[in-house]
Amino acid sequence: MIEDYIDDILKERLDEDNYNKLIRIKNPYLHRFIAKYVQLCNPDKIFVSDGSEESIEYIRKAAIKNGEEKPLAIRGHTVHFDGYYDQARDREHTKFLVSKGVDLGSSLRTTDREKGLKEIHEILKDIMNGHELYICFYSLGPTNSVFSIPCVQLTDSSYVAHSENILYRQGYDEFVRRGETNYVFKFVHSEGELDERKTSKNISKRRIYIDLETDTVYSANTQYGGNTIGLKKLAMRLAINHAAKEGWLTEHMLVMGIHGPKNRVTYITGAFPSMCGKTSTAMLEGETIVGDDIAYIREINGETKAVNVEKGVFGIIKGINSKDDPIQWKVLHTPNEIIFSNVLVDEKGNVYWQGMNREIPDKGYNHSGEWWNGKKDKEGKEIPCSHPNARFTVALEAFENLDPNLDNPEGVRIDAIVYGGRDSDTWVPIQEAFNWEHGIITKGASLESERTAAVLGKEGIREFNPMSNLDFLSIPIGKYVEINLDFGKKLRKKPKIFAVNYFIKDKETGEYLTEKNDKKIWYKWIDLRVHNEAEAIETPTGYIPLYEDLKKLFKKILDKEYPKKNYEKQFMIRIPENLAKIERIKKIYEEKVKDTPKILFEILEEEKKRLVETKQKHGDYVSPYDLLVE
Ligand code: SPV
Ligand code: MN
Repeated sequence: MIEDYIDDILKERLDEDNYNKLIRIKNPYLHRFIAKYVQLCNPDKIFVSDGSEESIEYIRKAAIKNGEEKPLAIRGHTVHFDGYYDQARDREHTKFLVSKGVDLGSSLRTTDREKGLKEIHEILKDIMNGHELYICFYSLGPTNSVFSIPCVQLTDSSYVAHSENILYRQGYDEFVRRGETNYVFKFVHSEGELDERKTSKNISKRRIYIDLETDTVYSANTQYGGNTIGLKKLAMRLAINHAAKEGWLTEHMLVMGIHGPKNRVTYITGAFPSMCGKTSTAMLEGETIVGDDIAYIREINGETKAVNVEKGVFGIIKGINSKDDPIQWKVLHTPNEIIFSNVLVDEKGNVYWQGMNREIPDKGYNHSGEWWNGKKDKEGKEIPCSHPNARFTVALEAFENLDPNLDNPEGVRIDAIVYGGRDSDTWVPIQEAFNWEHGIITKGASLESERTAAVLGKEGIREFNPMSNLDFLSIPIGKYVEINLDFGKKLRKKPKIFAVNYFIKDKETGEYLTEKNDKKIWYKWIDLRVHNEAEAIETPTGYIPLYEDLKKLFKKILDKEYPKKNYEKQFMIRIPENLAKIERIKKIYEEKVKDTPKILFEILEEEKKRLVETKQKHGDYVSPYDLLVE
């Protein structure tokens, strides 16, 4: 039963067709929520999506009609621009609303709940005047599954709604089936007033406020996907909070199948901070992709099961070229539904980006408006042809390497977990942790990465980023580490944990020691290790591959020679750097993190001891061969 006054509001605001779509979902909690924000935001018009092809087409067309997207030369391709200063996640204005007495630890940005709600509700008041509101329903994770979470998105951006239709599974039927429930993630977004380029004008009032108490996220005066696409990183914060309470994990992880000998497929997950090779790993030729960004992980009958929360890719386009990324390259040049954002477009509607290994025209249109080679911004900084965080949005079904288990409601069984960051001087390209606790602590919880353009701010600074999830944590870090440790205790067979580093540089020359495609080999080695088909060398920080095994894999997979001297340089154990890292990490957990599990310090201490002993025997920089003969 809808309460009368709610029904009156909905009847008055929605036309008959849209009203009928909405009330087919028999959920008074949902109706109340929608009525509240319809009244507050006050849009001129409202569209309810029931997930049908017709609804999806309506939103696709609206994006063109409103000018938030423009058609490109290839059929189905469109381009969207975000404001020049709205090109990445806004950490500073993304905050948790916390009630008095709640403490999320000092590394999470918070604001008083009452004050924050008041502020955001004032910002949202009448914000949709002159706009159409789109009400869309989705499911995070496959539908009809223990993993799935129903979501409702309210947005006045047709670009955001269009992106979500590409990236997420439709959930209208799931809402109808579930009926009355308040386990619903809710997102209210408004791009606010737009300028003549259709980008958000009032950036100084950009706010992303997360209310864990009601599972609601508010986002205003921004368009960049990471700030606005509710189901992506905003939902992730809500899900991490639920997962912590309900005994499962929400991770910033790819999910993929590694294809090993005898046609076997070994599923792994991998955590990498933004712009550190997560998507390109998930897209490795010869392997199959389940997901490239967010995974829900549950223990089911003693096994580790994972699903991709999404069904599409919001991928970084910079650096994608035909040689290194043949699969993505092909998709980006085939007629298909794709939204390009913040790339360079010429007058014929062709798209260009940094690092595509093609000639870039010296003028066109990009995130700065009219663009020409050498153009500078207000701060005098030269504007590249495309933004380093320029992206493409496309459904996974466009990819030939799509794994058949994408929509499997039971998920896939995970046998290995990988952690990797942008690290120019410490970690070897691939190593395996000694066990679950060692892996969670010295690889996951110790992850650091040099900052990239995916967040606003200065690039290149080394940042602590546990499990690559720091930006999205909605619970204190110490608790999060503990939950990861505890998860392993429930498992009959624990996945092996690995650390990779695609960014290690030569100590002397400063050049990268590995090539982009070498990572293929590291994953084939992971498959062999999972199946006990490769030996390893024990180092102070973990197990590393034998030269002979890698040499064979390089030959077989890449048809490439693999000189011993490459191996020695890549896998040299850098003791001073590893020791310095332990000190940095220890300090963070001692000083910045409350309730760090004690075992974290014990395991770091043991690692330090092993490093010091090895240093005494072999010096600061240790060849893997020195360790082999022991
Ligand atoms: C990331 O930055 O990790 C992304 C894109 O996947 S965003 O939606 O901005 O988070
Ligand atoms: Mn991401």
